[in-house]
Amino acid sequence: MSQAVDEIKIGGIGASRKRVEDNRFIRGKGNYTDDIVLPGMLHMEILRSPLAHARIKSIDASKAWDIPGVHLVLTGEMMATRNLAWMPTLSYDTQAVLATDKVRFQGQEVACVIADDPYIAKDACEAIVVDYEPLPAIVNPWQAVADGAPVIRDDKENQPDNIIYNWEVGDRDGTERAFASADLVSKLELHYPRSHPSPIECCGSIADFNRATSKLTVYMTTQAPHIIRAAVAMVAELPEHMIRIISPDIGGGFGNKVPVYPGYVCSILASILLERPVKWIEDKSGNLISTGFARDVYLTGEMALRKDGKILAVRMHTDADHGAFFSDAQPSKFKIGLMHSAFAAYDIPVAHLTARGTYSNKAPGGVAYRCSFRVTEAMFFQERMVQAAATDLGMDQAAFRRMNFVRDDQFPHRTPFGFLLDSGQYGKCLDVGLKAIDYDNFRQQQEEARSRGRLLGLGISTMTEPLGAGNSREYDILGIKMFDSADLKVHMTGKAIVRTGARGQGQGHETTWAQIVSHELGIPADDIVVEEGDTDTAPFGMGTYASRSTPVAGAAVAMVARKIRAKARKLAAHLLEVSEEDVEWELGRFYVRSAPDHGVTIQECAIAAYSNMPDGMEPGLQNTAFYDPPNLTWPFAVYIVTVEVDPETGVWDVLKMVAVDDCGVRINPMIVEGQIMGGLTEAYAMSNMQFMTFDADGNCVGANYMDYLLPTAWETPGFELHSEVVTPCPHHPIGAKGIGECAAVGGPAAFVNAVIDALTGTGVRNIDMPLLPDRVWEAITYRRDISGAPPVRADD
Ligand code: MCN
Ligand code: CUN
Repeated sequence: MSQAVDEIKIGGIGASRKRVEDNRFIRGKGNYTDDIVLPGMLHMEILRSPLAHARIKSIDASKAWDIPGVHLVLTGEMMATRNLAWMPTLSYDTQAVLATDKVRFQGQEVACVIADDPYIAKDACEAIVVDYEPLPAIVNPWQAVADGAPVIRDDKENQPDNIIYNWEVGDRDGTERAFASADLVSKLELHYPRSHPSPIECCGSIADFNRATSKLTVYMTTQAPHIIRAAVAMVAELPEHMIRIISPDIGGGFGNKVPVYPGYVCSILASILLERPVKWIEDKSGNLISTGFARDVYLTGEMALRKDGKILAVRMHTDADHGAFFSDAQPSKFKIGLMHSAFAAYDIPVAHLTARGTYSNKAPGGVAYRCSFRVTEAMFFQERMVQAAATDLGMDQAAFRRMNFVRDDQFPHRTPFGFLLDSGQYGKCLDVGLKAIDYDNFRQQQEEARSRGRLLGLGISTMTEPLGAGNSREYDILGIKMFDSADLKVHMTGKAIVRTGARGQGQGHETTWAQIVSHELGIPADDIVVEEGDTDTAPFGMGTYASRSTPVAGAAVAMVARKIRAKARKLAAHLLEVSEEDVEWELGRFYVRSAPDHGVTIQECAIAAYSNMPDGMEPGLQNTAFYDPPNLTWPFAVYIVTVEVDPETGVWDVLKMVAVDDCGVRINPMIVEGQIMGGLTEAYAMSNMQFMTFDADGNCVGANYMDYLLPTAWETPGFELHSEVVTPCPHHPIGAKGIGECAAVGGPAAFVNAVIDALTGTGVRNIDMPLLPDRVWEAITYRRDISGAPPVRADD
């Protein structure tokens, strides 16, 4: 007699199942790109430009060719003969693969050497003589648009200046009118500095072209293998079915592994030319100086306010410094990503956003480091602006937010920029957070401490993040619609394999996708293996970024499991000798409605699909589901931090941090908590210690791990996480919303707000991140705002 199974026991949704991938990771048995060794494999190294902006007068590679063990030296000139000196970017721009005419940022790829080992290749790079004629460098948007500024992209026709786009969204006139009727207008200006994801593993690829079969296999650190396959097909003009992209284990992505990098393209061309496998593994400084930059936006805005605290309108302007090539990976329709998700959680009648993108002599930015397409900047500005407005009004920070939040009964809620929020309980999240931090008590302590010269501060930040692009109506990358798919095969013994087009980089997909199948079918999670990352076996998907995997690929997993269940129901009816309408489902088994003891397990249905199917039924138990989400999912979070600032040194310490995240149904609560802790750690690092900027010559200052500090357990504060608020996503098959980035998105403003709050009374409105001690000290001592915008003096 079969029985329903206990969902938590079999590792279904809600089970804090240990991550199955960690079995190999913590034993050192992961299989990363650099672990792969192919017979006859050669090694590639890249020569990078020491200058930010310079004309290339000549490149002499003859000495490099002479070094024993060197097989090939690639230069821009050679690439050009194959039409590969330039490649298209994901934002309809072009990017140099190897420089031909000019170098446009420090660290740009100038030449590649392919040799017997990486050391020979590196030495040979140093033997290449490049004659540069330096040009003035541009390191911020004001220099970019100044009269007489050198045109960085003189390679492009119809590009007379350094402006990439001017974009706007919202209601300009309505916003004007609302401002005219305001009692008070509050303003804020800030710079969100460049930041870098710095995953432990750098980027890399091994290209393996086989002349005999015409097949190109590339092992590659990519978060989006199918998109890369399409890009390689287009760039290298190879047939797509002859390209196999394998993304093995990834040692952290955080957005760094979304773009197509010159190193990938060069290793592919080298393998085609040499007919041998060619491995390129980026070194740490190459990673830090040339790939994966995020942010670098200047944000200004104004809020129109009524005396009682009601927000009447918001006006925002963004100047985005994209570096030398506009290579953002983002939906085509939105020039500045989802910046217009700013203020979505607040019930604001009307708003207007303008954005201008400019080129500069910096590495291409626009990787949305742990961020759904610029949402991090949007939420940072939102929460800094909200704090400034509450201060200007003389209102309590929490009360001001509560008064303006979208209320529970307003969902689905249309924002003034046109998004449709699915669901949420914003007030409740705030309540939980305030209680956890003991808000009223802290405010009292703060007063008392102040009277004794001690500076305590409390910062609140909230965030709501549009996660799960598409729907395909609005979201595409280079015209390819954004949706995902999942493939599920149930073997005859009831064990299964599920594959998706997503590609985890440490998020735990191998654990959680199995849990979704368990939830839908009652098959124990341990009986289900998850596979991602091989374009020859995985179904199509747009990849893993923008926390889209659970909202899209995860939904596809649920949907394909439901297709399997529908077929299993037919098999069950056949086995139970009743009609399908008389069959009921409970987790793990079908039974006869009128005789509940009379049932068959899902495993019995599986074997029947291979051994005892009804006449006319197609044998086997496998299927594919494509999922095009009807809307984005909108998780919400409240982060509250208390700090103490030392007025003598500017050093600040976190006293306590609480996080209240509502990401709908949690598939694996432990994994969700891990995601939040990781995100908060990165948020803390961005706000506190990660310093990387540019001097007037375009030198990347701080492109080393002495200045750009990675947080360790030692300095990272503890976090108190709260999970009691759960608002299921109404349109997601299992009610889940994304979570992967939320804490990195909403976290930074909480830390900065706390430090600014500690400085109450000094008149300081803003200190740009990172809030290094010297900046905080200077703000306190001279009672002034501190801008972190480049250029800085080279000795800073
Ligand atoms: N999850 C869950 N319940 C939910 C939501 C998510 O159990 N309601 C689980 C998921 O099943 C998945 C994990 O949490 O195992 C993250 O899911 P999701 O929010 O869908 O995010 P993605 O899987 O799409 O991951 C991408 C996101 C991004 S964009 C960045 S950047 C980032 C992040 O994940 N990079 C990471 N977290 C990272 N974590 C690690 N370890 N390494 C990275 O490179
Ligand atoms: Cu936005 S960084 Mo993550 O989307 O890969």
